Amino acid sequence: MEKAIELVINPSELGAGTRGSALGPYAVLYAGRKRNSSLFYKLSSVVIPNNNELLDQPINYLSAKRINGVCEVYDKVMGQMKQSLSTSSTVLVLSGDHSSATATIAGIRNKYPEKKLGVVWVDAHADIHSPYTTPSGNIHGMSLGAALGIDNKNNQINNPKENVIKKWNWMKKLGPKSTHLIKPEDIIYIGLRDIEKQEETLISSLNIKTIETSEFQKSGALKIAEEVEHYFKDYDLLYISFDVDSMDPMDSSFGTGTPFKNGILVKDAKILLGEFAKSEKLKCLEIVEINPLLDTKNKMGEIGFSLLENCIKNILEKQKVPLN
Ligand SMILES: [Mn+2]
Repeated sequence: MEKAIELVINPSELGAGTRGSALGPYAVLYAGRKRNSSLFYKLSSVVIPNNNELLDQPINYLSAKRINGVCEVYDKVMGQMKQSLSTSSTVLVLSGDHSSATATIAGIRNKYPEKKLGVVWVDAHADIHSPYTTPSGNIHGMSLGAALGIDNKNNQINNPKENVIKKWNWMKKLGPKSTHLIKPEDIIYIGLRDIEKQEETLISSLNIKTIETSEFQKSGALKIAEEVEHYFKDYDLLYISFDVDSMDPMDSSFGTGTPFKNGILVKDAKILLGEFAKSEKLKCLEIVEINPLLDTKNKMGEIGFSLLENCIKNILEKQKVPLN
């Protein structure tokens, strides 16, 4: 019988510029242990082996750091997603850095090539760079650029080397029959506020739907969840990519690589993700960029745990099945 949920742990941080997000998934597990929760005992889970030892080597490509290693991780994530989606109706993913999301989306698209997949990107950042436009070279800022298959050469600032271009071209075509994974209209951004100029121009020209943080004060998290549901009413499946830096660091924590002011409140994030968890369309929820090395007393890990716990409760209620 199909399981209700599988938890996939992907402790890779090759795509981040700051060290420590590989410990993020464990920060969430430890937050559960601190509360004497038996959630992770009951939940079926699997850990994807990482390549973080590559971080000890010199950086070869400044326009896409560790791209060879990131591509290897993508292969592993896609393989695991394929397997987890065959045995479980919902997959929850705890990843290190956000570069993983391209491979998570690829896993879903390849498992369900005929289905329409909506992507909800909850993040302070747009992550729509390419090796041609990135100021940092960190691949976690390119995950949606790769999923859309967009170089954005109109805003080019780098000249990537041949191997980078080869690998990037591979990353752009991870969809069924080597196609791009998604189209601009398949995305909703929530909480964007720390965007580079190269990205801003692109987002407006692609006309991607965005929901500002200020909307949470105006209409409330429940209304926003409804708006997302309505936008994706003709879609079959939903993937939620939740970067914890979407939240306001003053309200949540600075335990993340690139915190940015004026984010979503923790209580609103909980309502939002909780509502998505109730949706019959939810196939996968991924939580990323928790960095306990930058944190005080594992605060972000604890917030991550409470968000995850609430989603799991709602998923199980919806499916009317116990965890084991
Ligand atoms: Mn981010």
